[in-house]
Amino acid sequence: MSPLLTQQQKFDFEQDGIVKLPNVIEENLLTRLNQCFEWSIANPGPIAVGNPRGDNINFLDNANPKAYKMYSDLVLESNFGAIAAELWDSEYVGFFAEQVFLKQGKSLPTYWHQDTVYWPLGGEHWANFWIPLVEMTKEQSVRIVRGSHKGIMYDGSTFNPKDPTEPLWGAAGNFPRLPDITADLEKDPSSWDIAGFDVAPGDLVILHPHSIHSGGKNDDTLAIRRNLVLHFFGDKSYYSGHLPDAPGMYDHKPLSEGGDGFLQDGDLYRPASMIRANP
Ligand SMILES: O=C(O)CCC(=O)C(=O)O
Ligand SMILES: [Fe+2]
Repeated sequence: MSPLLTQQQKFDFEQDGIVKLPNVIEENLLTRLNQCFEWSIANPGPIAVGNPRGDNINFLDNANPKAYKMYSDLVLESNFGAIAAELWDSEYVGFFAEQVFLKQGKSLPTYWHQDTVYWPLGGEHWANFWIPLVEMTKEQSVRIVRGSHKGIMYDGSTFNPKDPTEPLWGAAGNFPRLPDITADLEKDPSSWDIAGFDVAPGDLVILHPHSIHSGGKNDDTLAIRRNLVLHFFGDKSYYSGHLPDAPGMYDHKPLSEGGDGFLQDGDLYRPASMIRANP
């Protein structure tokens, strides 16, 4: 099989934590992705945030259990699993969950954060397949602090517009508060090394979920912002005990190890309930 990624693209993901694969999603798959997106908007899951209707929309859905089958069927029809396997040189690729972003009118950015401080999972082999369903500039799409996927874990954001670095775990955890990257960049655009891309439907952006990243919002040139994120994991993905035992934004039930016990820090993450995304 001919390679799906160049050595340079693999290198960029490894070094920077983000890479754009231009025009790799063909028409049929794009149509299916749009259909799934529409289904998710019409059927919000239990931890969806915001109202998907109205003039001003800030809607985000996350890991809707009722959507898992639909998205995993789509993943199996696509070459996403093969792309992830090649990206990491991984034998195993699992599909974890979807995220759905819809913004319209007076919307908010997705404030700077790392996904890894919201879930008890870690390791090198994680990737967000960030899929634009409309054209966006690099300011409107997803951006990361270059190389931050190899760096420390900051506390999460509560996504409070009045205080975007408000700590998620606070005293319960042991994480430094997020720096105010937005404010720093406003003062000095070179204060942080930011990586991102102009994108169009058909492009695929892959970022590591431990990278510090943010998403844009609507402006004069972007009436409706629509994108999907599909999360994948590979050989080097582990259960991780880094989250404090405290109520956070999401409920962290212990995860079964398949028998009577629960996953412990450092155990391989291979839930039988999740589909293997590559052949
Ligand atoms: O697109 C966005 O607004 C944010 C994306 C994001 O947070 C993610 O891919 O995890
Ligand atoms: Fe994120």
